Amino acid sequence: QKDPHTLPGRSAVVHLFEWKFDDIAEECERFLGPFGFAGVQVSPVSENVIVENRPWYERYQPISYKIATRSGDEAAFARMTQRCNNAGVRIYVDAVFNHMSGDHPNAVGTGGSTANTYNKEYPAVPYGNNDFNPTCAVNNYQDANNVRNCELVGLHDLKLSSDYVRGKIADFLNHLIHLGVAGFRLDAAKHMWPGDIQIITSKLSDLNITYGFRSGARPFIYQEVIDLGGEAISAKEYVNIGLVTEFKYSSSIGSAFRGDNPIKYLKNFGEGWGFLNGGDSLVFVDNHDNQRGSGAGGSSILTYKQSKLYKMAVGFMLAWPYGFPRVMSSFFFDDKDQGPPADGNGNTLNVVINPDMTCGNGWVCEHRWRQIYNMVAFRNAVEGTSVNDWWDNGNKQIAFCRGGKGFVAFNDEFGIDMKQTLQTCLSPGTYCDVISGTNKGGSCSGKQITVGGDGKAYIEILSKEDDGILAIHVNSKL
Ligand code: ARE
Ligand code: CA
Repeated sequence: QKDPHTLPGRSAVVHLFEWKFDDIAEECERFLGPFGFAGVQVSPVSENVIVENRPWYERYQPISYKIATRSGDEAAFARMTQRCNNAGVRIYVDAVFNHMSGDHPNAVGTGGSTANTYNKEYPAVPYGNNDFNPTCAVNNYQDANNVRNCELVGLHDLKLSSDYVRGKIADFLNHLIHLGVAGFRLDAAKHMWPGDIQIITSKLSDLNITYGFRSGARPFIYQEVIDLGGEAISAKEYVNIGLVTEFKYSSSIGSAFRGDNPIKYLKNFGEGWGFLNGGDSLVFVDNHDNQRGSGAGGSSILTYKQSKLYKMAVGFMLAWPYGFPRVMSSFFFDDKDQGPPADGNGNTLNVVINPDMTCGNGWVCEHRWRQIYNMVAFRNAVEGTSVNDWWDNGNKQIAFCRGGKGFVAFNDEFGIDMKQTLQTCLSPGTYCDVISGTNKGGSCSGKQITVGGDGKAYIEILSKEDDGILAIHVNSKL
């Protein structure tokens, strides 16, 4: 089901990776709602095995379907969905049900449950050995049976052909629906048969109308299927069920802004590049895997660590009418396994907000970077329009318009200034560039752009500037 049930005028979601539920609730009220974000992807909520040194990835090893993780318990989860929905922000849960945990001696979960992982016994569900596929390792991406019926990195693979297992998963997801979520990311969907996913999703309830969903609304589904081509399984097999993560988008946008492939070629970014149909795609510049070198995309991926190029890539994603965009919001890391900011007992630290609106305590909060949240507002302002007045210099400077509602330019050329008079498609007047500043109560802290009677404006992005973008739109008119 492809409708994300976002509120009108909201068009982008943010993954608040590893955030605690109470912090997410605060963020919905104090920032995401007011700044026009449509929803939040929440890290897996089901109780997970506690792994030594508390890496972030322990959350992908369920031990039960109790809501009990380092992000909080069921009461905190329920407070969050209530407060976020009230703020106009939807909640999507990262749902892990291809597998349970890998093997761990004396496995104990974040909610106190125990398991005998070697015997595949998870009494807190309960699942027993018979509820899993026979042990074998995923080691051949040319063989769909191997990918779907064997263990991904040693994670015990659930027998999704079983009615009992399907029922347990559906009960878990239905409980989350009852508590107010709008939908799910399906983790490791490539490792599940589309037919099994279809049966499980058909068992799901309609969304809970007490949270403002229309009656009969079906849960939004987006599936994690990594398809860069050349494997037995293709992303297309999943588009009947819901959206699919388009990893080609993530790796291609990274290569483009890194300069490996001049951005003039972004002119037909989307289907023209062999991606899924825009209406079937969940798009992103980086995700929690490929920002730390796993998953897919390798060294093409841009992250907060290459901040200037990253802001340009995220800005392009938000300005460009293809796919349903997800903004990443990270914690700082040096080691790829390192977990979220935590105290000495492994408890996740609160997100603190600095006077300049950025975050502290180890949280990056890319979604609070002015260039990013102002481009979310840009996307909301131009919703429903298509691209016109494309311009490029034949290399790494581009500009385009969105149906009389917004204009954006990018200078991705190293050491070369952009100084051009360009067709903007906006009505005559003075506009505030929402990248170099913000338009607050009619006063602009950034560049001011004058659009003449002919719709043209002088656009300047110097190579030495902090940002390689310039963006103006109907709501930034002074
Ligand atoms: C951890 C340890 C392992 C250990 C295991 C069990 O790292 O060494 O064996 O625990 O104890 C995350 C981490 C894993 C972690 C796992 C469980 O990334 O390192 O294992 O949690 O804690 C494939 C899958 C794709 C998957 C990526 C990472 O197809 O679904 O690998 N992504 C999702 C999540 C991950 C999560 C899981 C799935 C598991 O987003 O965060 O793993 O729930 C090609 C193929 C891809 C393949 C890719 C990498 O590109 O096309 O399909 O992706 O290679 O192998
Ligand atoms: Ca499987």
